Amino acid sequence: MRGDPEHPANFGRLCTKGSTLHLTMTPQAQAQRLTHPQLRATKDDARRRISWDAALDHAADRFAAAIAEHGPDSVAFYISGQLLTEDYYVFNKLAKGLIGTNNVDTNSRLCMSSAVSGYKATLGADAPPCSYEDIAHTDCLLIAGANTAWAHPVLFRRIEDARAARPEMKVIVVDPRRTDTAEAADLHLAIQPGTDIALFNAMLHVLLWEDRVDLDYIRAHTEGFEALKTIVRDYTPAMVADICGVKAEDIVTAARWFGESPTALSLYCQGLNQSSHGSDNNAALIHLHLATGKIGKPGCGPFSLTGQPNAMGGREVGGMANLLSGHRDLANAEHRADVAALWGVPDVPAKPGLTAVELFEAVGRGEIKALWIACTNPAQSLPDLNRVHAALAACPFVVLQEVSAATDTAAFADLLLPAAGWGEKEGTVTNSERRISRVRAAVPAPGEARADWKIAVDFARRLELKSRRWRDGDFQPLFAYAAAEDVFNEHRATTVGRDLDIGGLSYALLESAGPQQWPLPSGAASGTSRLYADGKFPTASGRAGFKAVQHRPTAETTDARLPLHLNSGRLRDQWHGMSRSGVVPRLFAHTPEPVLEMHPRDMERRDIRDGDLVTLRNKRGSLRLRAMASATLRPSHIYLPMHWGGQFMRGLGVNALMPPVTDPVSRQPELKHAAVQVEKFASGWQLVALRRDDDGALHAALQPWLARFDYATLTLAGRESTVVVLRAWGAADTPPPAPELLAELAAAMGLDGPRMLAFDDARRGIAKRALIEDDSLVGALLCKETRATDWLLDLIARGGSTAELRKWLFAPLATPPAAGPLRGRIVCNCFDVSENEIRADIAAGLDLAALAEKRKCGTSCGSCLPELKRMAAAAEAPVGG
Ligand SMILES: Nc1nc2c(c(=O)[nH]1)N[C@H]1C(S)=C(S)[C@@H](COP(=O)(O)OP(=O)(O)OC[C@H]3O[C@@H](n4cnc5c(=O)[nH]c(N)nc54)[C@H](O)[C@@H]3O)O[C@H]1N2
Ligand SMILES: Nc1nc2c(c(=O)[nH]1)N[C@H]1C(S)=C(S)[C@@H](COP(=O)(O)OP(=O)(O)OC[C@H]3O[C@@H](n4cnc5c(=O)[nH]c(N)nc54)[C@H](O)[C@@H]3O)O[C@H]1N2
Ligand SMILES: [Mo]
Repeated sequence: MRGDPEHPANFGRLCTKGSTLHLTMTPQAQAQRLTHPQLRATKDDARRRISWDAALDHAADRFAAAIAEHGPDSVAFYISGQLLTEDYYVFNKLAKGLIGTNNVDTNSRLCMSSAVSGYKATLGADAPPCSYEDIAHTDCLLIAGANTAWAHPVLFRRIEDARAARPEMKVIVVDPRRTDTAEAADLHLAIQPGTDIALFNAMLHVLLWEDRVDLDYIRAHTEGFEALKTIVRDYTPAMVADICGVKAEDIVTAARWFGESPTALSLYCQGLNQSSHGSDNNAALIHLHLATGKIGKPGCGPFSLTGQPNAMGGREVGGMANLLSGHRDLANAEHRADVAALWGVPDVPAKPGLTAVELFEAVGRGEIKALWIACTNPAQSLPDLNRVHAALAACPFVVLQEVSAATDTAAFADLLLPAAGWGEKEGTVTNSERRISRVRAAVPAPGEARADWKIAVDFARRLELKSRRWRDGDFQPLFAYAAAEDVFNEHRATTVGRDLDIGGLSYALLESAGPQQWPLPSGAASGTSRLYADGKFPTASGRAGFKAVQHRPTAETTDARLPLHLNSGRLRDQWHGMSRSGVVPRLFAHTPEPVLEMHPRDMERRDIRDGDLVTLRNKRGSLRLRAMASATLRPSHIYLPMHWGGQFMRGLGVNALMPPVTDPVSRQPELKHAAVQVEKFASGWQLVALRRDDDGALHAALQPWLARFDYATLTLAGRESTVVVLRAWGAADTPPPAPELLAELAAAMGLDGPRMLAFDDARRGIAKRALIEDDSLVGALLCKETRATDWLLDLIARGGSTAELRKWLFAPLATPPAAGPLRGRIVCNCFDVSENEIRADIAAGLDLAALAEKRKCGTSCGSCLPELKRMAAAAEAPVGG
């Protein structure tokens, strides 16, 4: 894997997940790939392999029957911002154009929906007005609700470059947690969750009070300022300091930096979007730019960061329940007529479709008879998962179009359709700065896997043949595409004359001139890097609008019964439900297993120590987990990454607890805020099972074991080799696993047989098993006495002498030759440099440059740079300081 030095978005830089993509394509990593369609006749049957024709005929029959009996709104599609634009376009046309339902929504509802409504409510259209190059031009960077150091690391490298080139540039970070991003900032505002509107209103208050607004700009290019001005009068820094839990002078400083700097740019993401007032969070931030005229100029503007590779493309084709192709609105009759004419259908239904959370609620009520899911894992990523699981289990017909068989949603699929994945498909994607890139296939898809757009088209054609209009012979086939390019060309036609006009773009141009930013109308020489330079906005009046936004609390607030605030988000090296990153062992090295981060004070109160098990609970569900103290949190705040789900731990993951409440406009759920209760779970014994997994099948084979323990996790470790790691715990006062269970587990892991070394101390409940092949340790099982785990893991993963092993194995309580973490967490994934190695080098007097010289850490993808800097700074700080 190498980045493309010519690509204008990353200039060849990759993050840890990008630079390891080739490792997701190895035969071991692909062991869970879906390669053939599979169908189960009834919910109780096992799925069986069938042909593509039989699979699609069956799906068309089921959908047609539901539509005939219950109407078009009894079927639905739930798709994804990780599909290509061409894939997205076909699904949208299939639902809205052919079937006549607007029940097509996507995981972007969980992600970018509030950004869309925030832009539309203020600027008039869903278009990020900035470009990445603005980072190099800005004097003040406001990062709100985004952990760019981890979630947009390539962009963060650009921020580091900009600061190195212009050290006077100010960086402000707004995040309740002290993330690596916040650590690097000049000013970190660790606000109380959900209080961004109050903060931005207070900043506007200061800007007004100190005469730092641009009244000429406000007068010439905006409307609605007076009403907002009346509101922000009350948002004094002193009052807002109370709401946000930050110092009043810090609010003033932030406002001054923003106002005084000739240019200001803001970057924001899920901390603003995933909120029950996400649209207003976005608007409140955009106001700061409109009020100071810091928009439409180099180094200026409100720049919403997209998360998924093609979240933007989905917005362009209108792949949501309330949107239509080419940034059109379903609610607009003219827009509906436009699209109907473009598609050659009599009409597009006016009734808005169901948005993600509503859709699964409707599934739960039995209103959706056939559900098609593609390229997303709702059984993990939606809030209130116990209800989502119940809904999926009860849905009469669920189709899942996936690359992996190992996702929590796959268990609910009646029909599994194998899709071509990254590196195997053709099409286009659009990034945050409106830049469209070509995606090409490098290798053929495995087995019978097919491109997503092709699957949708082949299904649509079958359904079309069954439709009444087709029988009446009154229309042209709707899906006459021979290649992805044909789909692109039709999509292009829908954009002509719209704000995102790409009439001048083609596959050929992308091929010859490289990635392009929209708009790029016919006749234009190149794309557009900055919007609204002339102060004209795509609203009826041509003016941007201020919205009268007020602070509102999160939907759930903590109280005596549910005293802790649960926040969730991303890890540096994992991707969402981990079906992709979770097959690469080294991507576990930075964060090896699921842990709940807690404030030390909250742990102390509950008598919880690092590594203890805890139970999280609220009315929606519960979750057991290990707890770990974190210096990044405010008291009463806990944090759990979204990545860990049922494939990697016992339990459904953080979304078992998140509420299904949504923003009233964007319908984006509040995935970062839940009130919960945490108590210590008294555990008795621990079991650890380790096994080298050469063919990649063991992880999936062991997954059902998770449910057999009070708590358990199933992760990977290793670098050149893959080691599967099962850790399990039993409640206090429960007997350790019976010999029969240990034997069954040893067999499931391929440890058993005459060559297995076994030691048992029945009285103490201690059991140890080890398998040595060709003089190297390949697997081990430890019950109750688990101090040797790291040593054994290292022996399996990296090899080494097994001489000490026998001695230790047959002495019940022997201290292992190397107890505790040998190397510690891996900080630099590219060059495999561990925490302990870095600490030792820093203690020996190496600075970061010397460290980079010696170990190369931080010199490839750079994702570990913020952490290296933090470690170096911590070593410098006086003890106790
Ligand atoms: N490594 C990695 N990178 C990714 C992804 C991944 O899975 N892994 N996913 C991609 C996707 S789809 C997306 S959408 C992006 C998401 O990118 P980000 O939004 O940057 O990532 P998150 O960690 O979800 O959340 C960002 C921060 O919001 C903070 N936050 C929580 N509540 C509040 C609040 O009330 N106000 C404010 N101001 N902040 C708050 C959290 O503490 C967290 O640090 O990442 C993309 N990049
Ligand atoms: N608590 C909490 N929940 C969250 C979030 C949070 O911050 N906190 N973030 C939310 C956000 S921003 C997002 S974007 C969502 C993400 O949530 P999901 O969309 O559920 O996450 P992924 O694991 O990326 O799911 C994509 C699936 O598509 C499959 N896939 C990959 N490539 C292809 C392909 O080419 N074709 C097909 N057909 N399938 C493919 C993958 O195997 C994977 O299972 O999660 C949301 N949920
Ligand atoms: Mo996202």
